[in-house]
Amino acid sequence: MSNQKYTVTAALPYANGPLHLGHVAGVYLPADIFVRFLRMNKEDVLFVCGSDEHGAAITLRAKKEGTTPKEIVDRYHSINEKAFSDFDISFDIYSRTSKEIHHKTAQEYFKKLDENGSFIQKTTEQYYDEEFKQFLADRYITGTCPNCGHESAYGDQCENCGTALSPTELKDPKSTLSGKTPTLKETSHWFLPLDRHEDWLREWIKEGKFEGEELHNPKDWRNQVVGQCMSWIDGGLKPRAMTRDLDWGVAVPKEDADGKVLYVWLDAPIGYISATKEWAEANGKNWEDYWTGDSELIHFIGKDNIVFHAIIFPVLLKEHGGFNLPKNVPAYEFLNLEGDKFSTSRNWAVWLHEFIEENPDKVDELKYVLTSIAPESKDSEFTWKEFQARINNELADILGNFINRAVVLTNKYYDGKVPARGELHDVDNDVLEQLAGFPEKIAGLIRKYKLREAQSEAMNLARLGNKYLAETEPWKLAKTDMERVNTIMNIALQISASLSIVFAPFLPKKAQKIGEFLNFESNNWENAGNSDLLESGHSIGQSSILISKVEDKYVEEQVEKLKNTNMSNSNLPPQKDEVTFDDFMKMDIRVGEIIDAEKVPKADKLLKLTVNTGIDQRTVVSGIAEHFAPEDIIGKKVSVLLNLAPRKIRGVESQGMILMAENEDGKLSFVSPDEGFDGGCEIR
Ligand code: B3M
Ligand code: ZN
Repeated sequence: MSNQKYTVTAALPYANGPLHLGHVAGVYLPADIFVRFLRMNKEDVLFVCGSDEHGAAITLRAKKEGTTPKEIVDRYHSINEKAFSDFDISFDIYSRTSKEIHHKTAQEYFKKLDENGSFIQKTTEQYYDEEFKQFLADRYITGTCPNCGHESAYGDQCENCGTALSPTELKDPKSTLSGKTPTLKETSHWFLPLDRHEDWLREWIKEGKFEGEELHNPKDWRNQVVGQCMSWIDGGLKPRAMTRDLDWGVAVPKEDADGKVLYVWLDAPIGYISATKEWAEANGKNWEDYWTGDSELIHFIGKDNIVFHAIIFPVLLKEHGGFNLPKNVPAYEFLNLEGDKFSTSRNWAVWLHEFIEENPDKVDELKYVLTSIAPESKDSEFTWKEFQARINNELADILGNFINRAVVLTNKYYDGKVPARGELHDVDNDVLEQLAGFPEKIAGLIRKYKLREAQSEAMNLARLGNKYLAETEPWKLAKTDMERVNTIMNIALQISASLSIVFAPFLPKKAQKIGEFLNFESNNWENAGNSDLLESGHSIGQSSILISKVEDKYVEEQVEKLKNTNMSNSNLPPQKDEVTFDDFMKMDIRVGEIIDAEKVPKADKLLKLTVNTGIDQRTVVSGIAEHFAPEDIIGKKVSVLLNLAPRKIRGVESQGMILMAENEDGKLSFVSPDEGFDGGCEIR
């Protein structure tokens, strides 16, 4: 027996938001199909994933929502874990990088590399936000990409062109905390000298060779992956900082490293290893078997993760020693939505958990559509119209229709018992021969990560079945030649049984349902294409609806919903309860002029303002001291709610309220009238 194993990883999603269809189509679904296929081939495969809970993606999100990083990761870890499970993504383990086992594994890994001399420690000048007293790395800093000119590239990467960057390479850098241009300040970090690794990386990526050994056929890697890596290597690799000044993440396991954590792109891929350990411990396995020797490591990722999986992580694996290098890194391009990029901030997205909540019985239908349009070699697009067309015209009309005819006619003519084949005509031999060829064709495509074509081949088998029935017309022959009908129905049923096998990696629920109709079960890929899966005399079951069609109305509603939610930014609070016109008219809001301002003693946030309201001069206490200096706002015309019941704030009676606008970053602005509107003008 061979020891061959597979470790298949799917990029650990940041636990900073829910998953949308773009994530699913271009990482998790293809990985799942590949893994299901391997399992059906009785391969020893481990499928790992989990939440990436560190890095600036998390801390910035927490800041934006005014909560803690822990609250953010707990929330999105459970939302995403549940969405994956509801969507039948068959991870062997879905872990998270906040687990103790991960912190330990990542720290030990770092120590080993440190002892090996794999890092260099350097003191360099890094960007610093004076206002927030914080070093700015990764997503804390944005600027213009030196490579493609994209204006909101991050400090560690441009998501537009995929280039890995350092903050100092950005043109016109800005802090994402204060919005200001940062200053430079000295700090010390551990760097991975990638420049030392150019030669072997080049040989490994271009020729598939490592230390003289043939590890993979470079033709098996996607052009895009090889291309991106080579252009990066040819541009010259630079040392890259592997630690950060941050208080969220895996602590750097060194004495002199207070306030420093591991760079998220150092710790996250090690998360694949920690998750393997966790799984192995729980299942009585040896984790090393899946990372060394005869085990193939395969990383399913999106294209913005290429350099991290095909360059940086391999360098880390090699430097540690005792690990296999990835056998392949199937990276996906991006999926767009109805003519535009998916965007979390604009809420231009179809969220996986929402789709499943609303359509719990359309999981496989969605899988089918997403695989049909998977962005394998170029960006592709999801539209609700195509969603409908693929389901109605392909899944329902081809697969659903064929299975239904085979099962219904068998029940009608034979009381559900599989008839025996008689003498075979040319058309029968031809169909059986084609049937036998399908599994290998499909398998070959899956092994090459061409899942789109593979699924479409599976559908071709259903097409073949339909064509066979349309040509032989058993429903007509039933009046004259039942012997012939026996043969035709037997063959149609054998095709149906094979369909339940070849569709299983793609549409596990539907495949199982087809199996139930036929009273047949096989999880063995080897059986597919066999013309005697159902013995004559075998009793099949009844059919029900395999695929329901999608109505026009549903499509219209979905498009409408997308356009509506997109207009309101999802990060804003929803509209408050309705008020009547009379309620509103009770409020006396006017333009007021600030004629004096001073700090309220012992209250950091408060200013005591004297406001000319046109009808009087009054005192208003306002919580804006952290945003405005008293001397800067004297003379300012602002909006004031006059008839708010007076309240004592820190001993000062406040007679009204200044109205302020607040943006997403918590910045405040006065609501001021144009020139020529003096104190007293009513605001309605
Ligand atoms: N969390 C980035 C992403 O979600 C990152 C992947 C980590 S894989 C080790 O795109
Ligand atoms: Zn760029």
